[in-house]
Amino acid sequence: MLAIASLAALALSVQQVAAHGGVLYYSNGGNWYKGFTPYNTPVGQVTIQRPWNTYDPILDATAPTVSCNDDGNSLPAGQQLTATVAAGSSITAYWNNPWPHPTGPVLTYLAQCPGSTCTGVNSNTLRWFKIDEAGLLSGTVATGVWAAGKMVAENNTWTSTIPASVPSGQYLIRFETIALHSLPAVTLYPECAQIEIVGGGSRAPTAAELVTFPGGYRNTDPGLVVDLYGQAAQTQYVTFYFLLSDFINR
Ligand SMILES: *[C@@H]1O[C@H](CO)[C@@H](O)[C@H](O)[C@H]1NC(C)=O
Ligand SMILES: [Cu+2]
Repeated sequence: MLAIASLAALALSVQQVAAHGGVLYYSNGGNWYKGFTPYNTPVGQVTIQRPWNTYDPILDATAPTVSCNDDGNSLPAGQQLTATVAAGSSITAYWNNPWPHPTGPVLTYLAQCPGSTCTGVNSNTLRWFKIDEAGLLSGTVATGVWAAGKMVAENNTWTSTIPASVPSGQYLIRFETIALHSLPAVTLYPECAQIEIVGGGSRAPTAAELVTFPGGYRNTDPGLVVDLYGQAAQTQYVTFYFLLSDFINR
């Protein structure tokens, strides 16, 4: 009886897990990086990814977990690795397969850490700038092709280019997809990894291009309140209130 009950509970939790997810791997420059394994103890996990603990989405764009899908802390030194990434190179995030939410934008941010490593730096203390974003690629909000659909079609991956102009240094990279199908409930899936950018340039982001998380999003931002069903014929998708300019390879 007990065994049957716990089997049912396990089946339920696997089902719930399969409905959501996160970034499980990264690749850059021919290197493959396994991410943090959620639902497991952080003890003994060694990875470039910041720890995160649930496949569930973040349901509040101002939640204290919105920077890196956790409390913002790194793994301990020794377990928290940093990938060396060349400025101008592309880095790919791999969501779980299959990613279940093809309707919504995909966004990528960087945040520079103040010292000689991001390890020990809480992600909520950093200021972020956007290096990549894509929303509605074609068609209408109800039936068109979204960036998240492209991500699913491309092996559940999203590839962003580290701008060649970004200064070398220690950074967190934050890949995010936002599922819009259940609005007005926002569902955000951000995930972070530590990288050291080498061979960079001298174009640091301006103050106007930097945001904090939480802080960068409001639950009332146009990109978070689009009604896919009520405004089904709409062909425009406005991303985010705070974006003053794009910081994409210039
Ligand atoms: C697709 O993604 C999986 C990880 O989810 C990876 O193991 C596999 O190599 C990828 N396939 C291709 C063709 O890149
Ligand atoms: Cu989900």
